[in-house]
Amino acid sequence: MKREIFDKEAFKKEVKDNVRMLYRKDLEEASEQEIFQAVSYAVKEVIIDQWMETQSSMKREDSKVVYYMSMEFLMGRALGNNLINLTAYQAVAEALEEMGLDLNVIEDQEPDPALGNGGLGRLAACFMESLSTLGYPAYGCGIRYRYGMFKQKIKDGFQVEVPDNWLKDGYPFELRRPEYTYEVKFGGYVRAVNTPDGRVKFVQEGYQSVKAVPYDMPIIGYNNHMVNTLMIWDAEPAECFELDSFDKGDYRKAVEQENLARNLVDVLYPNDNHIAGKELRLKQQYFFVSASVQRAIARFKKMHSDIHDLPKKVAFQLNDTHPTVAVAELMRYLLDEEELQWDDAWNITTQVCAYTNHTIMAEALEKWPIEIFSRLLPRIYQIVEEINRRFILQIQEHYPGDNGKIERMAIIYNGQVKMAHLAIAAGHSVNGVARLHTEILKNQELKDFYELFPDKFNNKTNGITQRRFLLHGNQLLAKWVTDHVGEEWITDLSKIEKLTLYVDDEKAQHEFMNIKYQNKLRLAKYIKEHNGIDVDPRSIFDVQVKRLHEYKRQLLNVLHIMYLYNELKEHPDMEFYPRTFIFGAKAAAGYKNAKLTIKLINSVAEVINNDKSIQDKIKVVFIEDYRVSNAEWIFAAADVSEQISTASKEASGTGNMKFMLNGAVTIGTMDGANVEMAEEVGKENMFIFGMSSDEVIAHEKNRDYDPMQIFNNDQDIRKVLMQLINGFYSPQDSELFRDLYNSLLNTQCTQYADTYFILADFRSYAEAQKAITEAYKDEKGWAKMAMLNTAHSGKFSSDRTIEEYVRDIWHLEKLTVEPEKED
Ligand code: B1N
Repeated sequence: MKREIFDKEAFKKEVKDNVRMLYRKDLEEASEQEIFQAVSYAVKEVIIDQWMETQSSMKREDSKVVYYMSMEFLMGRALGNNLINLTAYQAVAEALEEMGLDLNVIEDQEPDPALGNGGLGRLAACFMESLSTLGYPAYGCGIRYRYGMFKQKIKDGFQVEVPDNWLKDGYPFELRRPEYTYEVKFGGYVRAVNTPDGRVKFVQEGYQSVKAVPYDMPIIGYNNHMVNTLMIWDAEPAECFELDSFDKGDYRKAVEQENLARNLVDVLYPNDNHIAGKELRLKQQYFFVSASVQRAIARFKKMHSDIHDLPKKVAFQLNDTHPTVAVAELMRYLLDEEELQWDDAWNITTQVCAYTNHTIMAEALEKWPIEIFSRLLPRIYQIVEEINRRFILQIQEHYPGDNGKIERMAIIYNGQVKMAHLAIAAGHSVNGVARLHTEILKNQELKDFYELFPDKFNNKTNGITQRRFLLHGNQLLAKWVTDHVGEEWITDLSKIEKLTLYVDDEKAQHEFMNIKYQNKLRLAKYIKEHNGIDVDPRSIFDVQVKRLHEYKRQLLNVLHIMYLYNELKEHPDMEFYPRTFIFGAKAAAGYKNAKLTIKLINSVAEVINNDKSIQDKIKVVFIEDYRVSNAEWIFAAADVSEQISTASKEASGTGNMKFMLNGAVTIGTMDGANVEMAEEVGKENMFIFGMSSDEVIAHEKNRDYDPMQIFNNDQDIRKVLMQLINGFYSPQDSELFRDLYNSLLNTQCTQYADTYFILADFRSYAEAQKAITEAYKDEKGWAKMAMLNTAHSGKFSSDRTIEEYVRDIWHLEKLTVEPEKED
């Protein structure tokens, strides 16, 4: 008999029992947070069974496993999505209702586990969910930061960062696994020891060590009983005075060692697409990588005796260069512990490791000073040196006498260890995250490497999970889609294309836009509660939510709003369709221009929202603390999706896909995955503007772009820019936005003025915005366009992306998890 995974009465009892057990309270006395905990533990009951079943199937089948190594996993809340994937959401909502409880309110008690910054971390989370849904055995490997991404408060229009103490009430979906504790060693020196059989062994001595303790989190597949594991590592001090034998009794060192463990995983570096270059960051990287490699090998060795079989059973995917020390750590293990010869070890390592590149932004490329790297990781550094020595020989053999190649390609050069070069040399695969991005890697940024290793390079266009971003985030639309095309889209998003049958059907158009309206109402209510601003749900909701970065050009968006406002003031009777411009963005704490842009948005909002004379035709809203949980509501409510990065700079983008899935129409540049979105939905169903990536790259090469000319010849642009420095939006301090003004015009302040071609694209952006207004006025035309966007979003499921990784890089087999029979 197939066991019912969900029994309503049993569940209700379980919740009540949990409240008693955990808090010694009756339901009536319990706080909302306590009820959230009790409900989550009841759900965990169900998960645990499936989790154990998955683990035993994996053992039984001896499946190959991918270890997805990432400094960031931006999971978002688990309760709602776990219920969705257990197909118990409705039943639990009902059970709770019978107890007088509202599942939405309970979901809202969960902290967002925000162990990531933005797209890169969220991609890792979508990938884990797709791996489980598709039935592929996988582990996510990361860090259990005690403080995740900071909470953002807006005070006086400025961003203020508040620590995110997400663990303060305890997190019900994690499981501490002290039995898988490993030691990770830092510092000291390497000594060569002669072995009795005449070999030389290298041993690290005088080091400090930290205990790595994993916490496992379940990653539940959709309706398939598959539960994979995210292992995130906590650092604990090695027992006091438990030092390397050499240092026994060294009190100072013992204290240092204890402090190392205390600080190691305290906080996530809040930089997106930018490196801080701090020593602690390298420690974090080696810490979680070493522990993960040890756990992966220990698991392999439980079932296998020949280490040469490792590539048949294990794949390591390096999520950008951040976990690249994995390469050297695996070599160290194979050389020092398994005592393999170099070539043998290298052969295994290259077959196991693969690298994903997520950015070409120069400031994000990881380079470590030799001083820091070799001091912190002396044995690892030796190994990297040897990898580098052999790699240079290979280059010389290929390109005799070409020193330029060595300069550009060496792993260690000019006092620095270049992590991307190491990852490319030591992995069998290098992939970009959208077609355009991969082409730029091959033809520009990594051209030399592509010429040497053409077969390693491949593209894997990013994707998103429709289970979170439609089925959970937009339940009205999800139901409507299912009513029209059946429920297959939930696990095969290409099926959503059947919606094209309805795009000319007026009833369907009406229903689709009415759902959009309901979602706009939901967001309007959120905005009223959080910002105190009234927004008109009949206005166009024009949304830009993403990390704040100059290349993403939030500044272009706000300059355009300033321009529109000037137009309205100058021509009060002009025709103008009401718009609500919505922003959400965190800026890295030390990123001055980014923080100033937030202040500018809020200052512009302040002036415009309070100007009665424009009769609410423009509203500007900055949503505080943009994060996964409010993102789900925002995507659902958007009419217009702003994807306006300087062409060539946004590797892929994934927010663009979430909007598309939810029936928003994109205004965007031909950048990242926008290019492929245009291909799927047709350029006529997007609003494309601006320079192409080739044009941008040509200007960068020729250094022939002069924003001052645009400034001189365009009085509307001039007026807007003057308003940055004449106190129009900052009457108390007219100099407040001077740095933004300078970034656009003053060559002395940046390497060259207007690095991100904002003025160059301004007019074409304004034109595209105008075209949007025209299109929106045509209700049926807009409804059709919006529906076509949803209908053609099928390619952008992370299920498709994962199938491509499996096919080209990981070569995994699907696992079926049979529920245990009950006799
Ligand atoms: O990775 C996403 C892409 O969709 C985005 O286009 C891309 O910008 C983003 C250093 C990064 N690239 N690089 C980072 C994050 C943190 C850090 O410390 C770099 N993030 C991206 C998914 O492919």
